[in-house]
Amino acid sequence: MKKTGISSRLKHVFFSSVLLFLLPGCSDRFVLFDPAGPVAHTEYRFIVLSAILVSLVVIPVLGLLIYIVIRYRDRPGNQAPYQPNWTDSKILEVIWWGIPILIVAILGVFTVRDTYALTRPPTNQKPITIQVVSLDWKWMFLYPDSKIATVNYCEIPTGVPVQFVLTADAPMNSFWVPQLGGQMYTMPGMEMYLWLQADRPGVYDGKGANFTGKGFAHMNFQVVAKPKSEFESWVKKVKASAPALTNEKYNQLVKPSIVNRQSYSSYPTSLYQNIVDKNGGKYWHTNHEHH
Ligand SMILES: [Cu+2]
Repeated sequence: MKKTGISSRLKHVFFSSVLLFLLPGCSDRFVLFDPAGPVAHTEYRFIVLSAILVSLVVIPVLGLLIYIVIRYRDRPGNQAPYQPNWTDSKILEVIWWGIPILIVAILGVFTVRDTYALTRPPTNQKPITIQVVSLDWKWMFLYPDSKIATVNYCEIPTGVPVQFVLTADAPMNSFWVPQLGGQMYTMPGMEMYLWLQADRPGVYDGKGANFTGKGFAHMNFQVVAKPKSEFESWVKKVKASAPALTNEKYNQLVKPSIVNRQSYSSYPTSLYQNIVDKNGGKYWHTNHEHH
């Protein structure tokens, strides 16, 4: 009994601190509980399911703890029975092994189901691809279809699955837009894939979720989701009015610094592939082209 109690309470403390940590410190919105697309919705449901299953253990254990402390307290006239010699209670064994096994089994089934589902496009609409490069301490976005580039923000059409293809040209980081879905690591020489989709227009905060030095705290970006026609006119506007991202400009960008939003009408065709290759990606190609 005692053992189950302590581990469950630790689980509870752990779960609460994880939640507290994930919730934004300086915003009044509970972004994790306000999902804005199908991926975030799936993950939200999973968080709620986990919280319910965990509380099935935590609440009875905390209740029993209080009951036992009061009932068996060593005070004058306490009539509670003293039974030091007992072993092997079939009923208790079934309860404290059965419930955790059941909970882990249910969590396992849903974890596997959702994990596989989230590696595929969330809906059947024609997807778009955005390549993401984490830099010290900024985020660069490349649009391979329209060949525009942005820094510290990206725009996406609502209702359209977006495949983010992620790499780093700096220490490893983690790409996270809480209202759209879970985080995904960016790693030098590697390509990671993350499907996200926004179903309602809005500005969604994103951040680097992996410590990368003194400018890390400023490594924020926005994902601006707007209806498809507005998204397309934004692309046209950037194409027509923004400067080009040259190799020289990129070499400036890659140096550690904190910058504001930037837009570029074009970028060198092989920029992204060169970034992956120069960091060791060329050695992976045979293994990783299937991604
Ligand atoms: Cu890989």
